[in-house]
Amino acid sequence: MAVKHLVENVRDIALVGHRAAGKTSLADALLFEAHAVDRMGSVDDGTSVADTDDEEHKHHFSIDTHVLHADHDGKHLNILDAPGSPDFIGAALEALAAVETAVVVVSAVNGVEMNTRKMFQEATALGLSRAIVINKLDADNVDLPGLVESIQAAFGKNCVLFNVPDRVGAGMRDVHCLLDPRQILPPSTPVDVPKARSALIEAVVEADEALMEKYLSEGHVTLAELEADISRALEAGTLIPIFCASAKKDKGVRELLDALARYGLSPTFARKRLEGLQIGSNGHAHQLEPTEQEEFVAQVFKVVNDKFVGHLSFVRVLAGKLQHNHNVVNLRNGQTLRVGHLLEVQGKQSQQVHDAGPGDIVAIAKVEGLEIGDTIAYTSHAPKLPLPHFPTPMFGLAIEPKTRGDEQKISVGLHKLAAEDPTVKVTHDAQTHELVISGVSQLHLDIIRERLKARFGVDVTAKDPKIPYRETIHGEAAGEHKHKKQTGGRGQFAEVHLRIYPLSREIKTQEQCEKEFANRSRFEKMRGVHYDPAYNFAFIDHIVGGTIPNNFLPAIEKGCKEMLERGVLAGYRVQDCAVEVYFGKYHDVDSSEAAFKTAGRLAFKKAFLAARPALLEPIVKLEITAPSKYTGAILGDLPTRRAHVENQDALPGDLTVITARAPLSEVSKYAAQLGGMTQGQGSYSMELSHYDLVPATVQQQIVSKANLKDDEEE
Ligand SMILES: Nc1nc2c(ncn2[C@@H]2O[C@H](COP(=O)(O)OP(=O)(O)OP(=O)(O)O)[C@@H](O)[C@H]2O)c(=O)[nH]1
Ligand SMILES: [Mg+2]
Repeated sequence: MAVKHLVENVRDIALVGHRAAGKTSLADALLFEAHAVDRMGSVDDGTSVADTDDEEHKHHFSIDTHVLHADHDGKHLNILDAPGSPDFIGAALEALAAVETAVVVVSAVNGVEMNTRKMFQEATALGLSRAIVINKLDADNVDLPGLVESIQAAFGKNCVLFNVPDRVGAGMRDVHCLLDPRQILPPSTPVDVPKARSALIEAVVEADEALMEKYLSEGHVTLAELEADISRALEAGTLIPIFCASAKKDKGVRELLDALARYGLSPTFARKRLEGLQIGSNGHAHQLEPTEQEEFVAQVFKVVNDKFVGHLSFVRVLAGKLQHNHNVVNLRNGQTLRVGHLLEVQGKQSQQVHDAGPGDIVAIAKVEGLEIGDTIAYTSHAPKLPLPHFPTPMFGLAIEPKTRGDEQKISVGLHKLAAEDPTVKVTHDAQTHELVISGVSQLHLDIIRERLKARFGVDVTAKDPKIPYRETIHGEAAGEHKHKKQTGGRGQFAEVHLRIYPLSREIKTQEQCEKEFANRSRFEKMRGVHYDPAYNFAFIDHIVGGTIPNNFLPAIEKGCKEMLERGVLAGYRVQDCAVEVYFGKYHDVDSSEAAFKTAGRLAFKKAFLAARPALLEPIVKLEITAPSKYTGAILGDLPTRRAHVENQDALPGDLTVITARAPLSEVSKYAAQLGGMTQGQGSYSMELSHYDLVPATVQQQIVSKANLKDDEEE
């Protein structure tokens, strides 16, 4: 069967931008104009072809990237409608990873917003061709020249009007292309037309030296010459066309469709992205080419568990041809997978196709084991495509079932949802014993919880995750415990005497531990030491004269390790200490491993509490970026969070980067706080730096809150 679309005739486009700019409305209008649907969908009445999810209908915003397609003017357009809320940035980045062109939609009412900038920057960093749509030009009080100016201030002078509306506001009827000098524009046109036209022409000729020379010497170029150079200018980035539209009133949509079909970059421009990727075995390897004749290589950019269709993995084909009923290799793990059905997806609808060529975006149905970013190919010597970059989720919530016994269902549900969203991580904190989900923001995780309920039928409560404090000691101390119980038949008896010491954090291995600490110069008759790097803990057997039989020492060690995991002061993991067991008593009949474990545990606890115990807290490194006008507010606030500012730098675009270190407990909600201080324009990254002592007053609060139960003797 022949490939449906020639590579040259495919256009892969992502609609991105700030929340509510009208991306989904524009997608619906584009489909309507291309006759891909009979009726124009509307987000407001829930008939959008793109926003199809229950949660999207409920909240009236997009959450996922929706995959759409339309044929126009002999071209096949794959249109990815991305959500604009920064909370769902993962989905928007998925979309950008699969296309050649980013269409950044700006609302004429709100102008350039935070996520407009973010998406433009991401598209630029990926080397995509960019276009801008000013939407909602039918609204009242629109200042088009002012909007163009602010777009140029944010993204550069190569952002130029490609077409202009006859007028703005409710009376807007159509848009006129600025390319053709013969076109007479109505006097109501709200921009200086000759100036706008020159700016457009200059942006086009800038990508072509010969044409530029002609333009400079002769003062004009022909329409045909300009048209021939537009794709080149788009690729070079000398031209970032601004299109005017009202998606809702279906104005300027047809013209946008025409321009995308005509001038938009085809998947042959993916060559840039494939640069340096070799295919073939040693000696016969060659540069991977985005052609139909090439060996097949594709990348998964989105996965979804659809209520009706089941598991779908969306792939963008980069080279060669993917055929249905064919095996592919997942290059991440070498696994061979059987691709059965291939689907071309239109929102909720889908249609089977037999194959997919370069640039095609199709869904592989019912194949588990594919993750976002995976490269699939026919042969294992194909190159792995670079992984799309997603931000590390920093907003955590500890999840608990509302109904007991739902734990398993919750864990399964959350892992499935996390597989669909690269900015969701699910972790079981071994230390705090909590199931923690991390996401981008409160809203992001609220949606995840809604979906958990809707799709998996489980209700959860969420609270702030516990801060993973650690416990340690500053001094040395001894502790002993006699465990004695006489309950009917055989009794229990064990007595353990031990000493506890701080252990340097520099020690990392058994060898180092023996050399620097647990040796005969310190413990004269030492019989052995076990070092555990996970806790930086050493267990030293210094029993002399058999006061405790050898076979009970492992039980004592186990007892101590239980306390390491459980914590002594406030229930947090213990680290950086050594235990020396030096004396004990046993009973021929009543002593048992269980008795020695208990005695070991309780002796450890007594010694620990006497050895000047202290809490350590995680300190994180923060890198905060925000417009410079907020620097003062941010710097003023940081010290109130026990943070130390380390550096401050200026970035282009009047941004400032601040580096600081702060205790995690003080900045676990920093996303919301920073958002408040910067009107949503600040962003930050956070990573663990080290553990440090908790100030005494804070320690007291944590310990009294923890209020640990007394350890009963078993
Ligand atoms: N007046 C006017 N309103 C519009 C236009 N386009 C969209 N809207 C309205 O703007 C609101 C948001 O539209 P959407 O299409 O959902 O915007 P979006 O960019 O997809 O939003 P997110 O996906 O949540 O980022 C809706 O109420 C639309 O009816 C337009 O051209 N003119
Ligand atoms: Mg939308």
